[in-house]
Amino acid sequence: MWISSRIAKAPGACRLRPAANSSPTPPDKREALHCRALRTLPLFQSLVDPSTGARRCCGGAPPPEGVGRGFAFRPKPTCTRAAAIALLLASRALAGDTGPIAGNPLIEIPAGTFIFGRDDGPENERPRRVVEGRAFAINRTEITNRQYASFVEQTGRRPAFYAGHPVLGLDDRPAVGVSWADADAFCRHHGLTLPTEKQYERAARGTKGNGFPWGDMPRDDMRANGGADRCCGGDDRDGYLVTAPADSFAAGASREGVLNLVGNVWEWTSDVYAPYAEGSATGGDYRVLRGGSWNSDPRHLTTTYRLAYDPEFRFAANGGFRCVRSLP
Ligand SMILES: [Ca+2]
Ligand SMILES: [Ca+2]
Repeated sequence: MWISSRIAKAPGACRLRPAANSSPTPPDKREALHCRALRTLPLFQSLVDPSTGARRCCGGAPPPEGVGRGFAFRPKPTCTRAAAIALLLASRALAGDTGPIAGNPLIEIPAGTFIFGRDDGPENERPRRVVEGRAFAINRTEITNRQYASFVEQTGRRPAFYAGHPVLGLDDRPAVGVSWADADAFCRHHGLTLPTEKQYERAARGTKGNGFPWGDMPRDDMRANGGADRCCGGDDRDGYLVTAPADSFAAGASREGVLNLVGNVWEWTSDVYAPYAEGSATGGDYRVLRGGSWNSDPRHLTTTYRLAYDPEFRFAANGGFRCVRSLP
């Protein structure tokens, strides 16, 4: 996962590529590399406390309350169709399983056959086949900073790395800067789990193997928060240079009403990375993220791209998660 187009020039584990065959950088060296890189970011500069000069990164004091709250982005375009869909989703959420996470209802996905994988993409997305899925329920949105902060308060677990950031840390934005174990612990605390890759694809592609949650039409600026056309910078043509509120982009909802399954932030799954093909060697140490993010190009903004990543890495500003509950 890239942290930004500028971070992309930094050394270390930020390279956006399947990483199953590379060796992780030791955690202490990795943190030093990324904290050094973060200090070059314009967004990060606003985390400096003007009274003390301390920085949020790497043991510095957190920013004073309210710093950067007026940070302005071009407003997201709106239309009556999006408003109508938002109303529909709200009514569905009220009628569904509200779940254990306040403000983030669980949306039921029924049991049945669905298409998993594809034959016309990267090698590790093959083969396309029909599989049988059990019913489950999935969070309507990515887990937000507000929801993650409540978990931190209840458990004493470390905060998300970008908590307190003037944009990435806003209450309604997806929590970013969480390791796989952080995300797993959050879900388990609520009696839930991270979704499997199959659960993610069923939620994002429906039963027919659609290209996107909204169908097969290509992504446009109303449907998902993506990045520049070429890897790997943010782009605000869709209204957001970095993360968008987790309940935005109603026009890109899945048939069941799940939001941002493509775009905004990559989402941890429970699965260890391994090729699908039977008999292939397993990857071992890496977990899979799905869906692309605010700085993904169209190649990565799909429902099938498999990003294998170091589960201990917690400095990416474009990686988050949501949870699921298996149903009987
Ligand atoms: Ca964007
Ligand atoms: Ca997402």
